[in-house]
Amino acid sequence: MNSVRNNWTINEIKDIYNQPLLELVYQSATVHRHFHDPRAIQISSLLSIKTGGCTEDCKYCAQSSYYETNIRTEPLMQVADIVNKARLALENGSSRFCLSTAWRQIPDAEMEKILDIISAVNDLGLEVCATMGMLSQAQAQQLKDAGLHTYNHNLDTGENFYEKIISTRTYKDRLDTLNIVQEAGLNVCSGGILGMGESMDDRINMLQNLSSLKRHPESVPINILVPVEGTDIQRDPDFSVWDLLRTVACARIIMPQTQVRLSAGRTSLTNIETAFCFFAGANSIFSGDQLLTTPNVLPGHDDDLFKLLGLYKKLVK
Ligand code: SAM
Ligand code: DTB
Ligand code: SF4
Repeated sequence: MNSVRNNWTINEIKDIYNQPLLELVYQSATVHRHFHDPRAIQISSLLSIKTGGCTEDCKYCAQSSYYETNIRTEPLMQVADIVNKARLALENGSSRFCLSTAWRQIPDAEMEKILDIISAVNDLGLEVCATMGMLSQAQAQQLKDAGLHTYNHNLDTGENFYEKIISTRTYKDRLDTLNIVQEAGLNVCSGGILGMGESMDDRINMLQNLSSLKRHPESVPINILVPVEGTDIQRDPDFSVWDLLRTVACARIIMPQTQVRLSAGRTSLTNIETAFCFFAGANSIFSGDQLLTTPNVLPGHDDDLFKLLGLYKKLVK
């Protein structure tokens, strides 16, 4: 129960994943209670500080320039506007603030401004997370020095399915950046998207890759595909909430110390489904009425659910 392992095999993970559902959830809930306060939920807020016009072709994404969506390309937001949004998030109980840019990698010309933004948000007392595409070693170090807490870079799915979703970069590119992030002493946030038509083996492959990193990701966001008009994929009609629950439970068991975050797609879950995910070990959510470009569960709804379930917002350490 106490061990944190980085050598889970595919077969071990498959056996965990395929247990009778209630046995799986019992096991994950038990692990969860051993490592975490089961009533404390981490609240993260998201802000798209540079929206649209991305040169990558991720089939799910509203911000890719390959697809005709209703998202316009915007310039990088001003530091003061970002700080105002971050302050509001802090007042509403967020302990983490995630800055997102629709970039393949950070352009040199924007680096100074990005560093200023990170240090200004950090000064508010929030844990700052950034998700800005691939990083060089030097960039990762600069972000760390500016006060960045965590870098988000999702594996999204398993290695074999990846090329069906994205062709402008490889799975190895993704893993290389994750290693660079860890080498710089930053925390890794990395997870995936469910409901894109991936198989159970693809999900298990992703979980195995995440659990095999030198250090487990500090957080694992589990997104359910938010279908965006104009992009190249639809929600897989065979995908069910039971797949979500198994993935959450499995992530909790094999990465016991990690924050498992219910991320995009919560609007498609009922309260009971969300509660079951918390029971199975999910202990973080994105809060706020907006994700990056799509709507999220309204904060008042989350507050009511927290009251109903006896949960509270985890404070910044
Ligand atoms: N450009 C950076 C990157 O790709 O790493 C950061 C921003 S990108 C929007 C962050 C993550 O959002 C993606 O890795 C993907 O997992 C998730 N995402 C994007 N669009 C989504 C959608 N329609 N539904 C669910 N998750 C989505
Ligand atoms: C993550 O895994 N999910 C967040 C965050 N990390 C950057 C993004 C969700 C985006 C959902 C689609 C949108 O709003 O554009
Ligand atoms: Fe660009 Fe990130 Fe969207 Fe891919 S997911 S198109 S890299 S913003």
